[in-house]
Amino acid sequence: MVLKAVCVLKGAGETTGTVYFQQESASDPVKLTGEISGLTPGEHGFHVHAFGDNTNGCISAGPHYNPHNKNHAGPTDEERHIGDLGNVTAGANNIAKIDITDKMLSLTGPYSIIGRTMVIHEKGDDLGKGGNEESLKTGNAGGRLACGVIGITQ
Ligand SMILES: [Cu+2]
Ligand SMILES: [Zn+2]
Repeated sequence: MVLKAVCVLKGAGETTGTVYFQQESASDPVKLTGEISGLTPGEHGFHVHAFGDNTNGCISAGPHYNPHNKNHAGPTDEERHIGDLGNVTAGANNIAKIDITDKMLSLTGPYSIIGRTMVIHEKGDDLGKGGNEESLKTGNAGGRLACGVIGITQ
């Protein structure tokens, strides 16, 4: 059975987006598609954060989703937070097209990302290679421009 989810990102500013998730079965990778607009051109960190809580805006989503207590890294690294999707890149039109296939995310099982939050950041993610302590936690991606809870869709 194909698993599907959707996330509508909003924030305090003009950044908005919609991300669609699809997974053919529990053992398959998750495909993310969609777009985020209202971004400065260039790279922006993009992660799944731990909580589906937007009580005080995107900050309430907590840290990167990291149930196995790993260091922050990039999406192709073996050791990473489950939530580490690296960067998306906005063009001169301020839009980033999302086209990601990720083997570590899942829409089912004990480490499902359903009910957690996607966050798009102000700055690029250094993928854990920034050479400071913060790099191994957040990738120094800066403020949270917009976020949304990942929900089940038909
Ligand atoms: Cu983040
Ligand atoms: Zn991380």
